[in-house]
Amino acid sequence: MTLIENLKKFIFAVAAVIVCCIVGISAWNKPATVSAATATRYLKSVETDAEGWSWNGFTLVANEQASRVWETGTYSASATGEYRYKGDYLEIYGYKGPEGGEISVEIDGVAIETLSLKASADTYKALLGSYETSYGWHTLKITSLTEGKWHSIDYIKIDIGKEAYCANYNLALVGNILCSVMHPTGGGNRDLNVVRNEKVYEVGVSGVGPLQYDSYNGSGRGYFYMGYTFTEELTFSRLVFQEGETWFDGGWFADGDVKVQVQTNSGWKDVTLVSPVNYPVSDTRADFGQNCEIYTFDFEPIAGKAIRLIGMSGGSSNFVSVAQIEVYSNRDALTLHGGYDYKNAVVFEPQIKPVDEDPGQSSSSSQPSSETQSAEKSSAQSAASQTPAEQGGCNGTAGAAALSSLFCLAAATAFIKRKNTPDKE
Ligand SMILES: [Ca+2]
Ligand SMILES: [Ca+2]
Repeated sequence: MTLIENLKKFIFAVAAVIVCCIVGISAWNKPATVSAATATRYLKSVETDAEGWSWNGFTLVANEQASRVWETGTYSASATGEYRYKGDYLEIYGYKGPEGGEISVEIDGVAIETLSLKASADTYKALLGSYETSYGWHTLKITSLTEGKWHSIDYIKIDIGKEAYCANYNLALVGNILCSVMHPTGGGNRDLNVVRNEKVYEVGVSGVGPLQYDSYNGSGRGYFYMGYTFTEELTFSRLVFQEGETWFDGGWFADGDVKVQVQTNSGWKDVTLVSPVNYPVSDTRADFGQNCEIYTFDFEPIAGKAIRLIGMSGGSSNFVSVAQIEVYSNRDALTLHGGYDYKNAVVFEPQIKPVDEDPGQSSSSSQPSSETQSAEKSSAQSAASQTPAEQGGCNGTAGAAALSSLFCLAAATAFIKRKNTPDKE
């Protein structure tokens, strides 16, 4: 009896160990979930006054506190806004406050959730909701639900993917700021993000110093650098530097000592310029001409996880003023200083190939459906017109119309509701 009982116990223990091992192994084999916090997002902002939106019952309203000083709102119920995009992740930003009503969010005709815009205090540029989808074409639809309450959308952000982003947009907006003087003490702006706020200053303008960054901190002569770091390796081929205001005691790099460096696996490397930059070789204000001049550093493509502008700080107070630093993978991408405007339709396809890509491989890597092809074709035609405003026609009404509702349904997948902005009340 005891022997049998012991045998039973032994068999049970062995079985338990086997079960534990199987559970353990299967848990171990389970692929790690890539959390949104660690995945690199290539988020492109799309303001509500940008091309491609279809608003019905919403009105564009000027608001100094809104992104790009415009928001799109309504006090009526049943007003709608639609936007067609290609990507795998979306964030919606807008107003929350005492006047806030409710909005419904649909993607590809599927109701995702109802969002309350009510909060105890007025909050602008609030993250209202974020949504993950499969990568592909999707249609976002926002509907106001509360008569007599305020519903206002300011902008959305879309993860358009690394390839499309790098082919067309300023990498400054997907990096983190790198700077030798993180806490300047002069008259410049203390928010380092002013160097990537996509603001282009008129050459020769003055009185804008407080809006720009300057590296003054009273520390004396030394190297100053500013640029961006990235979470993964990217290829760079252009850096556009708009200087800030210059002053009697500084605001420039001294004696022409300024260059672009990229942080490669073997450390910081000087880029190889493909055209001269013509930065003044002087340490005297009079030689620096007008304020806010633009210097474009074009160089042979180089890969790395960071890029910076570096040189000797100038003037008797040893500082450098910076209005804006743009960085591009692709030298053919339209720069802010070259005419890119936030209202331009988003280019969802890598119309302009990133420099590190094999064009042959890339064009055959993903064979889209016939309907996607037609949309891509219309987009390519738009891009070929050379009019920035017409680029990315995929997103416009014509592009959307070219896609049948059948395709919309085919593209619809399980939508994962992510998170709402916690109320700051
Ligand atoms: Ca806006
Ligand atoms: Ca100048």
